[in-house]
Amino acid sequence: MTTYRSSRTIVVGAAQLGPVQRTDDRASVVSRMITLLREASSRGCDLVVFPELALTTFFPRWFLEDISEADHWYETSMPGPQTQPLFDEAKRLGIGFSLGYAELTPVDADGTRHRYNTQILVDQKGTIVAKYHKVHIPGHAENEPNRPFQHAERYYFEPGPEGFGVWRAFGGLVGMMTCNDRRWPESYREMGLQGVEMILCGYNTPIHYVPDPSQDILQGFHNALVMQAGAYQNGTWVVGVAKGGVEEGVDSLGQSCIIAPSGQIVAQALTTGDELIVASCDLDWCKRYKDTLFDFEKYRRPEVYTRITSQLGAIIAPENG
Ligand code: CDT
Repeated sequence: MTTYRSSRTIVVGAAQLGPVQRTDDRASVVSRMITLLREASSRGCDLVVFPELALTTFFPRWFLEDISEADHWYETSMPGPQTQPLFDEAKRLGIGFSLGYAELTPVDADGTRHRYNTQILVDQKGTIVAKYHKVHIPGHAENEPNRPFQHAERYYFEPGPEGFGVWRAFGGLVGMMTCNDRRWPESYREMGLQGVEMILCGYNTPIHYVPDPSQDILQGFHNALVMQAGAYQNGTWVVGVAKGGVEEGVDSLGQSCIIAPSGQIVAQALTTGDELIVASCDLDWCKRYKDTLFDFEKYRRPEVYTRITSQLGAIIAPENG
């Protein structure tokens, strides 16, 4: 197959990972990621996207009363000694990548160390060109011992204060979001209003949704629904990348996919394990939507959208009469 390329094309690989168990060390995960990078190189990729919290098991499924006991799941430098081989190999291959990981920052001016669910974008020379801190933190902050497993992201991570950025990279306008962010239309629109042409999103999505198990069977549908809608309504490519399969007894969604600005899925993972899917993404395709049906400048009405930024929860409409 000949890969179509214009100067406005990114050949992107969604590098889905299968489960990372608690006993899997960073070196073994990085080795799996390097295998995927090499496959991506042989398939002509410019950019490879790895999932959320790619380097470790999805540790918010456990509640540790002493949070410092979780410190070993966080990165204190990037690259660090264990991730340097990934950066070295990507640079050698001339491939950029995006990576999700737990970040524990150095002490800031207030004497605080911050814990973020972080995603970075690394260019083809191995330089970190953008960093994003997950905005929408799902789950709970307290131990809920009656659950079959925890989703204590709100205990382990604070929400990113910076919001959604868009960066000039890979010849286009690239943004990032992480997992639960993909369910919120505001995430896409914030980036759409900065002209985004490709959104990179890693995720860990347990099939079993404890607060409402009736949603379990719909996990795949909802995953595609939100990313296809976000792509179409903002005229952007979306690359959604899972850490799937049964991790520490918790079954997680695969179905990584690459979505065109039309909202159509152009590539989708077939397994829940380590798997690379590739698509050649013509960024000029975005203009067909951005310049027509979703011409924001022409058609948006921000003066009647004021509730979106002034109000948090719903204020129910009063009774008639
Ligand atoms: N990692 C992450 O954000 N996962 C959530 C699970 C549902 S909320 C408990 C998601 O939105 O996929």
